[in-house]
Amino acid sequence: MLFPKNFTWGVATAAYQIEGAASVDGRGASIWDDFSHQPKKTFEGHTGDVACDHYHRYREDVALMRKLGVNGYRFSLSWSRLIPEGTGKPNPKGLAFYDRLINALLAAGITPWVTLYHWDLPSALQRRGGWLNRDIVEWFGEYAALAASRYGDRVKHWMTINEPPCIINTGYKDGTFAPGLKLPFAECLHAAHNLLLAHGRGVQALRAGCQGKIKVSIAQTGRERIPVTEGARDIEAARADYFACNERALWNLGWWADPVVLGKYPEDGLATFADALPRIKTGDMKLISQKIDFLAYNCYSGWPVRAGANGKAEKIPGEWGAGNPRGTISWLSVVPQAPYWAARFQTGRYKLPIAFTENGYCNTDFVHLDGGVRDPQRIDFMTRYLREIRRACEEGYPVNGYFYWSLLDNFEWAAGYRERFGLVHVDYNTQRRTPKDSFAWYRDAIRSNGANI
Ligand code: GBH
Repeated sequence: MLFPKNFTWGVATAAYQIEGAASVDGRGASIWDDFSHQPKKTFEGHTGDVACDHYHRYREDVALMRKLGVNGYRFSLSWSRLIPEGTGKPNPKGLAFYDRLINALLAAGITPWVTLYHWDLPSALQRRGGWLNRDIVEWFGEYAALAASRYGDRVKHWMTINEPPCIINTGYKDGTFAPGLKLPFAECLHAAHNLLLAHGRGVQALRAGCQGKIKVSIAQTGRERIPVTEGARDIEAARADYFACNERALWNLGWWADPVVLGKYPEDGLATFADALPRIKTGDMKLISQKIDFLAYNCYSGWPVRAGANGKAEKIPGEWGAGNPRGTISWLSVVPQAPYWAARFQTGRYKLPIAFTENGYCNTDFVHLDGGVRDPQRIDFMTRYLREIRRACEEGYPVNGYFYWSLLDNFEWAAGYRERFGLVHVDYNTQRRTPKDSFAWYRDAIRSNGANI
């Protein structure tokens, strides 16, 4: 069976990371403009002011995707390009940009998968508290309604929010990403609750405003657990730990995905966070758990665990640590089993199909004297991960798509332009795009529907 016949082969990007044109055509500022312009927040002070200049070069980028042969493209809308103040008056030129992009994609036979929010909150809304202000539920609903009414005739695949845990952990708890806050845990949980409510309101607005049937989700991420053996005890330990909320951190999937799909916060989290819980009003869980149609999941790395004497998962010291292949960014250890177990555990618990809406590798790829870009490590990475995804498909877990992160080298948040995840190399002085060796490899993989991986 290999990969299913209607499998989506895609690439992914996000608005702030590629568009540039930060103060062009009426775009309002976002928290990433503010953050990256503060001293010492990003690598060598890099900002997304220009990025890949995709705002002006989108035709070239769509042409690249057409050559690549993808049938799906995941990108995000810039909220402050569409509504410069976050709420209120829309910006016609911003709206027109995504019309052009969507039409170019459809003309190239590529299905748009749109994320409403990939981390670039309008600055005007941050000044009013951002995710800490419960009014954001209505602000987000208004934004989602605008996107639905404008693009919902052509866009049928939607994601509300990208990686809630990253937004709260890095933006509100550790302060390493915009808006750079370091808040007490209770406030993080409060912001997290508002974020989940906003997701629910967003789903309602999308369903009300789009034409015909749409597929909606929220792009989650977590810390993958790999059972070190495939014995039942190790598998159960890994599964429990994957969803568990047993530490005062918000990476574990249960806190984020259980409310959305199962309509309740997990019991263990309610106990672990008992002194810091947000106020949950009547009707909140119902709003959060609007029906979604698939699991969207960004999957990169992970670590192995085994069942300890008490059956609970324990990390294995040294295992897959030193000597394990890595990407150049700190957290990216090459753990190809991650998507296999993510698919198996999540489709089991949530009873929905899953699409891998991000997976990718960064390295210091350089342009060779012959003008090509050699990136054998990326090809190796994709081969290993896609074989594991194929295994999940063959065993009957419903995986329906894969989006490589990213089409282009781009603004890698706090790491600036230092980290290159693209299938296409970008020279930031000239904006010249050069497909890497992995581009041709992925094109061939897509052509064979994964049979030759
Ligand atoms: C994605 O997030 C983003 O969506 C995308 O914008 C970005 O460019 C891309 O990845 C590459 O960074 O605490 O060590 O367990 C990053 C995915 C998932 C990475 C959670 C860190 C937890 C690391 N993140 N993961 S750890």
